[in-house]
Amino acid sequence: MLDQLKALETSFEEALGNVETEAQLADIKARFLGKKGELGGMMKSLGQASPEERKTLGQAVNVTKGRMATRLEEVRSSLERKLIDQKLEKDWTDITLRSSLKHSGVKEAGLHPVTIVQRELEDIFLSMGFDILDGPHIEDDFHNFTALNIPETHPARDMQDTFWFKDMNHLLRTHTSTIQVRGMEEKKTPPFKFVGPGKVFRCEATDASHEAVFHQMEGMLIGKNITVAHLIYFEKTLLSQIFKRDVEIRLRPGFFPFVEPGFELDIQCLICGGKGCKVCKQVGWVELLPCGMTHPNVLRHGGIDPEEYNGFAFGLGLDRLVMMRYGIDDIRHLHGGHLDFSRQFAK
Ligand code: FA5
Repeated sequence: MLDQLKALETSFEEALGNVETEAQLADIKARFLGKKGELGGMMKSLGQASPEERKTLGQAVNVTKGRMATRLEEVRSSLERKLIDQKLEKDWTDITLRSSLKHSGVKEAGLHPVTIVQRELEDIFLSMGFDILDGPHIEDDFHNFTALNIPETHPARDMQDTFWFKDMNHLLRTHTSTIQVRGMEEKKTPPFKFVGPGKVFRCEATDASHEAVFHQMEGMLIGKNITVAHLIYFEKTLLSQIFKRDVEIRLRPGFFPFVEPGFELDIQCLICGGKGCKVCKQVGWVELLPCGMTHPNVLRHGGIDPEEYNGFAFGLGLDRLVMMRYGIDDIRHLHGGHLDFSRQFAK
């Protein structure tokens, strides 16, 4: 009987070695381990054996049965993997294949200059240890205003013309400062530093340096004993990395309810070299990077104790940065959809 059992296991292994489909595997299972299967037959024949023999042989049959079930499972899972691999091998598309385009008459696409500069900035910030966060375009009143120390009916709300939804609680975010609040909610315990790039929306008339849909990149750094000196050093380092040359900047007081003190950082207009043009509205300077020390109320709204922690925030105007970088004299070129303009940036 033990010999029979061994022979059965050998033929079971042989059968497994030839399996190619799930159906074949199911047949083998039924043939060897099924109710009317070969192992079941052996179990039945145990009835004729002596009680002593029945015990030893019964144990041997059970051990063999367990081993066979494990092997079945092993073969089943490797067959499954094999079938998936075969499928992947057959049904795939090479989305990186570019060469055939050259001869097809289809022109290759390129990145928009705002995307190019945004990605460069993200690399710079990542190298400085910042995280990159995102936030929704449709915001609620709390994240766009109240949590940023701009309570309802406060005149500072008029600083940003807003597209409200009918419920008067939701709006298209007017700045990426919303990501300050969402970042604090997510991070919870300082120290932390992050940036949040994205589109913002204002109900504004457009001119050479204003659009109704534009891009900003918010930044926030919270820790202990952070000072204005840290902020200025940080901004200078950032600008030297962005422009890779010396640019004239000036820092002047600026009012934003979510920072105290607040600053406007202007860059000397690179379109006219500071002489005055339509981009800088003839003043020779362009507002680029407003910033300041985070107001204690903002920290409180973000669940952070202002007695223990402080820090700074900034809001970079991405479109204007792109204009300065490439010498673009009208912001409306960026969203005009003219291919002759966009193609200049395709690599
Ligand atoms: C803000 O939006 C503040 N949230 C920035 C901030 C963040 C201040 C953190 C302090 C701390 P402001 O409205 O000035 O501020 O816009 C920031 C930048 O966005 C401007 O300097 C400018 O570069 C750009 N910007 C503003 N309005 C427009 C517009 N209509 N079109 C294009 N760029 C704009």
